[in-house]
Amino acid sequence: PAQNPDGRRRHRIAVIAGDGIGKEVMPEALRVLSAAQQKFDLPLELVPIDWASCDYYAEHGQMMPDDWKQQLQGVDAILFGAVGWPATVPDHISLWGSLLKFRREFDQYINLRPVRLFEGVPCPLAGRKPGDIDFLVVRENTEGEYTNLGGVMYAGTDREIVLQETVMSRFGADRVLKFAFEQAAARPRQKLDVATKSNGIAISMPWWDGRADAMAQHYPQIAVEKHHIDILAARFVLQPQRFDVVVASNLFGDILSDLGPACTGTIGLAPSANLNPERTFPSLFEPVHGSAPDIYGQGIANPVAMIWSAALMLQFLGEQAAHDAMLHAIEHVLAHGPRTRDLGGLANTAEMGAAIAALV
Ligand code: GGG
Repeated sequence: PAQNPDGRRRHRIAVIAGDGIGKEVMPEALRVLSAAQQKFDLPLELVPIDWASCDYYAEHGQMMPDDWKQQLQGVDAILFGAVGWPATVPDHISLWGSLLKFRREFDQYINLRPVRLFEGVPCPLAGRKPGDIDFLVVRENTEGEYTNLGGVMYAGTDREIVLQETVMSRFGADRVLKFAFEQAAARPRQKLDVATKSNGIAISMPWWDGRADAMAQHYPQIAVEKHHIDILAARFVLQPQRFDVVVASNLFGDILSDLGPACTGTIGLAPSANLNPERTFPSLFEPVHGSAPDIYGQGIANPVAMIWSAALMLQFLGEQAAHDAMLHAIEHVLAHGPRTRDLGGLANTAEMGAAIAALV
């Protein structure tokens, strides 16, 4: 691995802004990273990447070059903005051609998505205060409902039939459940909630519950509660304080990790870490939000999810103090302003990014 003259291991970070507001929030994350780099003398090496976007697709007919893996050789982490520009590329093409390729080929089998109500952020749920909502969604990230297995028969006729498979493996379920139990064990509340739909989806979901029961044997101190996804969604809204770590399949985890942040005011705050915990491959850090074509170009996107994702990346790379400083700067700006419009303020993306950078 590359090293600095002082012997510290260098962190090589591929920077991919992607599409839409990814291009607007990424410069703010880089601004805050640069402030953290100066303050903590971080050994960062940024590698700008101009592919994995719909602009690249428009020129090349694919989202990424054939040698994308070689180009990322030696990279420790990927900082990713957003993908999708449905006016020119169908969403399933852009997603499968970039983000999902990274997740699967780099075996980023955990998608860790913190949900937290911050001081100063108007909460749409009446009577909630900071501290009431502070949990992790652990989303399975390489299998489940996200498969390209299936097809269409009798296409274009009135006998048309479409099939798409869900794939769950013991290996895949056990490793995400183990990760979730470990997260719960490291937190004070010692609680894990499992999202399934074991009454309606009567083969794979009872099986997932069974894998959770088997894993729970190794963690007798953890209180485990199983929920059907529909009532779990209602409980996110009605009783968010009861959650600490929530583990879910790929699709359910995706939905819950938009719903959770929506309950804390805006998904513009929600970060995520696509982790390969073994570090055999680079992990990828991105906001939960997408490219938001409806607001792109106005400079009003909230940069916090992107900046917090960059902080999670530093934490994963072992730079805990820099992570903490970035998170404190985010907390302070959310509490005292300036704020973007989704938070009821008037600041633009760059003003909010600059305010956070100034406090690192
Ligand atoms: N920054 C995340 C992003 O661009 N997400 C687009 C999206 O639709 N992702 C789907 C997923 O996370 O499964």
